Amino acid sequence: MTHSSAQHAVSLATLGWSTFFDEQVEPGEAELAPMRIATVHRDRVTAMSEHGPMRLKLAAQTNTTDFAVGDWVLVARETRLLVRRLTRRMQLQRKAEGRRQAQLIAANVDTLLIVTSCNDDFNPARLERYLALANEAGAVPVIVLTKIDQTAEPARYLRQAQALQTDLDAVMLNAKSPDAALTLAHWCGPGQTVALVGSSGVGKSTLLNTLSEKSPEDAQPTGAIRAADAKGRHTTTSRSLHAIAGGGWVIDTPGMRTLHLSDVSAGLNTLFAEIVELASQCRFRDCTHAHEPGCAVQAATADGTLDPARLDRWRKLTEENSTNTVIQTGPRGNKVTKTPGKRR
Ligand SMILES: Nc1nc2c(ncn2[C@@H]2O[C@H](COP(=O)(O)OP(=O)(O)OP(=O)(O)O)[C@@H](O)[C@H]2O)c(=O)[nH]1
Ligand SMILES: [Mg+2]
Ligand SMILES: [Zn+2]
Repeated sequence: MTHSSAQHAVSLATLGWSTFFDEQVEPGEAELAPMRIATVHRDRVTAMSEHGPMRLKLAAQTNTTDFAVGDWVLVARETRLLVRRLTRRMQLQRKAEGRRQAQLIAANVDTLLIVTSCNDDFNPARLERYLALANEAGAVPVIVLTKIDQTAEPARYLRQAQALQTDLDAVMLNAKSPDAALTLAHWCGPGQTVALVGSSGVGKSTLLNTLSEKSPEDAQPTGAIRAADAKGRHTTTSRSLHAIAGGGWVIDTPGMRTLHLSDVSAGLNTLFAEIVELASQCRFRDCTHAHEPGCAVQAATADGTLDPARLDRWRKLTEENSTNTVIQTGPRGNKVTKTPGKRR
């Protein structure tokens, strides 16, 4: 391998390929090249191959919304025609307002870096939404607190973040500093994929530029935030996959205003495990934890072991999830909800 090709060439394993994908390749598909979707636009799709990034050719009638950044696809080597997508190991999706179809955020992600800043953006209720999303999808969630250089007490934010879920990892960093790559190195090994999510202006693209050691020409654009309320200006408008300098892959995403949830019952149970555990000790199985005698949840708020605000957030998210979870048509035309465990 010459030095110049070595700069681009990466093995499939380094790109995140594993036996899960290898087993999906049919004998007749051995000539096709596995590639990883790097960007998805309305009329075009680019991918990372073993030989660097390239634009793929799409068959007529291809709907690019069927692809997510991070997907593995099989591509004809000569024509660069996208032949088919392989089944995802996991996918991150959110309920899009006013649409029935969930919106794909990314696929085949190992770690969800939930980014917030040590300023007015920090909001436990919003972070819990991202945690439920990661738990449900099977990504390891990590809370990343940026802008530690702009607060006198970053440790206070860190403690609050760590308390949001049992055994949750939370880190704090300055997204502009090269040290940030060291702080996140544990999740960024070869073949690993991390995705950055969070509100606009928290420093997702800034962090990506640091992790990828982007030159100014290649860098993801970043934007200043409003001084009054720390809100960003939605600088990033599409999702994209980039190589991390020390190994692994990072997906940048546009800042979300709100994250609506559906189909995340299991993710909520992991997030609120301490409440689920308490609820199992209530005297009545259908306890609403409002006024019943023998309610372990109410007892915990009374003796100070459970924060009433946390209980309120659990109620709100559980109800939202029940309302949004798609009603599917059951066997005899009956309407059934897909996720069990709906309260009431
Ligand atoms: N001082 C300081 N500034 C930061 C840090 N992280 C990001 N910034 C600044 O915050 C602003 C917003 O950063 P971006 O990286 O554009 O934020 P984003 O999350 O990508 O925002 P969207 O693309 O709009 O979703 C920029 O002016 C960055 O320079 C940090 O850790 N410390
Ligand atoms: Mg951005
Ligand atoms: Zn109860």
